[in-house]
Parts: sequence; C-alpha cells; structure tokens
Amino acid sequence: MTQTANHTPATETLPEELIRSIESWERPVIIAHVPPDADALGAMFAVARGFGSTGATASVALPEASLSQRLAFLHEWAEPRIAGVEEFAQADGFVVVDTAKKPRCNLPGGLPEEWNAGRRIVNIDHHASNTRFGDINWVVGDASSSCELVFHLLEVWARPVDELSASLLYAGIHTDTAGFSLPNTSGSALAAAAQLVERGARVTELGERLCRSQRLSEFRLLRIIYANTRLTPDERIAYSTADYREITDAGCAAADIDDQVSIPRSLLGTRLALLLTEGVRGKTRINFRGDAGVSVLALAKSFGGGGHDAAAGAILEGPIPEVLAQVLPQAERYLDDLG
Ligand SMILES: [Mn+2]
Repeated sequence: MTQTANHTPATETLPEELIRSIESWERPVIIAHVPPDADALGAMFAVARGFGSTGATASVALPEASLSQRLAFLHEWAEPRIAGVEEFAQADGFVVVDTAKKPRCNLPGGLPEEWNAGRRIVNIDHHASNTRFGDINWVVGDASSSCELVFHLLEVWARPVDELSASLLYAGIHTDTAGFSLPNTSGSALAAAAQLVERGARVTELGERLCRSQRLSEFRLLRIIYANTRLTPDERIAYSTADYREITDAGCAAADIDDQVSIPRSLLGTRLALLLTEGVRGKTRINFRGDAGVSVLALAKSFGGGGHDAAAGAILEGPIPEVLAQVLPQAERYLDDLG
C-alpha cells in the first residue's frame, strides 16, 4: 500500500488482505453493536455505501427496535437496505464495525447461532477491548472512532466519499469525541473531520440534530437522570439511575439510553461517573466514564463488560439497587487502588 501525506498511521495497519477479501463480495451484510450509537450507524451505513458504489448489494443489520429516536435521522438519510434472515443466508461475507465482541452484534431475530456459518467476518473497530473475533481484524485502539477508520478504508479502497457518506462519518467522529471534547480528539481525528467537511459533511444540520434536537420524551428522561444524580461522600464518584418504570413513563425505551452518563460526569471534580439503567426489565446496564486520567476499562471488565479506557460499559442481571450495592463499593476501592 502506498503512503501519502493524507494517511494517518492508522492506515498503515490496515491489513492488505482486508480489501482483497471484501472486493470480491457481492452480497455483504454490514453489522454493528447493540445499541447502535452514531459511530456504529455512521460506520455501518458508510461501509454499505462503499459497497454500493462497486455494484454490490450490501445490506445492514439493524432491527427496528434498536434504533433510538434521536438517531433515526441517520437511517432516514442513508436509506440502507435492511438485512433479514434471507440476506444473512445469502451473504458472501460480513463486515462488523465498532463492536468489541461477537455477542454484542445487533442481529435480527431468527438467525442460527452460527450466523456466519464459515463465511468470513471482517472486524473493524477502535475498542481497546476488542476480542479479535473476525477472520480479518483491523482494530486501532487509539483511533477516535470507527468512522475515522472507515473513512481511511474508503480512501484506500478507492471508493467515493460523497456528501452523504461524509456526513454519516462526521456524525460518528463528532459523537465519539463528545463534540471534539474528549481525550480521543486526536490530530488524526480532527484531520479526518476536516477532510469530511471539505467533502460536504452537513456540519450545521448535524450539530443541530445531535446536540439540539431533544424530543420531549428524551428531555423527561434527562430530568429524571439529573434528579437521581448522587455523589459519594468524598465526591470522587457521581452516579445516576433510571429504572424500567422511569424510562418507559418518560416515553423512552432501552434504545434511547445513549450518553446520558454525561450528566453525572459533568459535575466538577468527578473522577468516575456511572449511569445505571434498566432499559430491559431485570437487567441493569452500567455506563462507566473516567476523567482526569482514570481508566474505567478494567473496572468494566471486572463486571464482564468492555469498551475504552475513558468510556466502558457492562450489563448485569438484577435490579438497579442490587447492582448499585455491588458496583459502588468496588468502584470506590478501584479509585483507592489507583491512588
Ligand atoms: Mn465507536
């Protein structure tokens, strides 16, 4: 692969085998994680559009209930072909983006357990905890987002990045860096974003849609999360909760739980923020966020979860009070050990 000034070091790690493999696919299915965020959706749709420009018939795995109200516009923009059981049966290969482990794949119902049945999986991701479950893995732990990686992929693959693909990819970089405010806002992330803007990414509309387009239902949920926010006595940990009743009474569903952990996280002096939500009755999802250099990945892993250093998650069986009673003391000990 030739190296040009536009390529970040991430491109140098792109396995040559990856493009050789996907080039021959005519009916690929593109998959991301559950619940899909803007990075997952943007990367998935942009990869599908890359295949579309070669004449291949790509479809995306996106069960309807898994799409949040806030991000439904990305789906409306991209108008992807949705993969059902039939598309999975006929697929000649799979691209999984932004997904740290295979069981996190957001799949339609009715698939056999071994859904890839010997067909190749290409795994493109920026989660440090990625288990390399693909047959070809391109995992760049210090990339800002999967969308940044997909942008480089499309460039090396010589697929057009039109105004719509640029917008989808920009959405992922914008969201995964929390509006270019997190430590993963690297030079390469900003350079990719700049190139996407030059290609016509809809910056103003995306800013409005992603940052200033709360539905009343989402607003009600935020009010609950503000009201439920607590601090530990030493104020190092801020946490909040929303149980099943609170989420549904607000008019929201499991798919609408996204980055609301930013509320407890926004308190001055917080080193570790937690959000515990019961989007699915009887299961507690925890979002972990670390600030001031606190990595939360090992903590999330101790509960069977995964993610990044600064942002990780886990899902535990049981109602919120039970899980909180277990997680909070462990999180305090974890901070004590970090010193
Ligand atoms: Mn991501």
